[in-house]
Amino acid sequence: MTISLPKQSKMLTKDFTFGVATAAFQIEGANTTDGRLPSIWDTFCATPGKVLNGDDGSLACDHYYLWKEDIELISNLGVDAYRLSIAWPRIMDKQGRPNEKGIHFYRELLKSLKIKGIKTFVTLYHWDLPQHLEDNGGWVNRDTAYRFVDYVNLATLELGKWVDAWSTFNEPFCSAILGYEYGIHAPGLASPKYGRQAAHHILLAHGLALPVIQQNSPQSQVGIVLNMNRTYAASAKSEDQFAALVRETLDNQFFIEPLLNGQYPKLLEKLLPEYLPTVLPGDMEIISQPIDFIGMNFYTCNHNEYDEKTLFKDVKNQQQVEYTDIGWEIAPHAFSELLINLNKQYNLPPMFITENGAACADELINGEVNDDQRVRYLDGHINAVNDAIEAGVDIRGYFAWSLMDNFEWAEGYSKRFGLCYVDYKTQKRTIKRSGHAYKALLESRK
Ligand code: IFM
Repeated sequence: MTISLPKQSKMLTKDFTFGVATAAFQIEGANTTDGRLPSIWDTFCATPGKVLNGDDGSLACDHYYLWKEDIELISNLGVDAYRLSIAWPRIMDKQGRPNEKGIHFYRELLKSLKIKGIKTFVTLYHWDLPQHLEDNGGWVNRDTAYRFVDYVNLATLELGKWVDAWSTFNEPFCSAILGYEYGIHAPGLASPKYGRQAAHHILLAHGLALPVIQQNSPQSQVGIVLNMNRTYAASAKSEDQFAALVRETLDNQFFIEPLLNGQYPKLLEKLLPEYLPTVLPGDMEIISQPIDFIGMNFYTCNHNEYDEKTLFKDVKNQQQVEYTDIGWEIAPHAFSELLINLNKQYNLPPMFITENGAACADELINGEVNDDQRVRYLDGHINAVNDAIEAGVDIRGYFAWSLMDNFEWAEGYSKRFGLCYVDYKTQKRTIKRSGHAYKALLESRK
């Protein structure tokens, strides 16, 4: 079982970047070491009933100590680039002063990646807000956007030299909506008013940080990472078509429209005005400044039908389809369709696929993990990216989620997304069949 692309694919040329991705809280552990402050995810994990099996990030993949071994693993996979995130609570204290030990960790990591010839894609915020800022209202408080700029100033001054591409935020939808509107992620608040205001402040923070990054790290590219799902109407009925439109507007357009067109979706003004945040004069200009790229994270699609109360409701696909271990439908066609639709709707900057992958019920048997479902998943989705490129979408890179199994947020360690298996008792990493297949694809390039 292999991952393969048509011989003439642009993805097989040296201009296309292949990588693997992780995030700080999901792999580092050492959450009280060397002056790291508590984050909202430490608090959430410590709140009974929030994370499956009461799992937390205290050890995770022990990457804070095993990072040298992990760089060897990354290098072994033959990738061009590694996408990681910096933990805000690790590098800055409550007063906004640098924490040298935390900065040292990332400096050494990034330097070693550069020495290995691996490009570095660094996310500044992958969900781990310092808890002391949440105590002041977190992302619902506009002031957090300005505190983010202080943090970005520090991170980019100290580390900019070794970074090829900065992303301000990973998946504002998840931080704002899962965290403040649905309440299923940290900090666990649940109201559209909070969720949409948090989203606005995150987008504002992105815009405020851009000139700072450009000034401190002029040789790096700068962008933002959005997650998007394709939503299909459950039937041809006009009310179901409407439901799917509302869902895509709230999940996708709500984030990309302000970034690229400087406005929130017009549809919401009449339909759901309570979903529109308070915006101060000048905010939209700050948010919609030009960026070098958009990162896109894609995993699955939704099927929605009309619901009188909530306007849309998730239903199962009526067709026989395959699901991953986390219950997400495998739908590579939805991926190319989404990218092609966006390219028609917007004047897109260059795109990177910054995450894509599958959670599978992996087992380590006789030292091997035969994750055929993940190999098929990657093959289908990498070819979907190729289809989108052939249809004219400017996509410059693809990152598999994830380098290794790790802390999957509210699902704890129960879901495995890695190309490498992690035995959490021994911390031994084993490259899975999918990791070998990914490596073989990369080696097949000219
Ligand atoms: O593990 C997450 C990651 O942190 C953000 N994007 C989705 C992944 C899988 O759920």
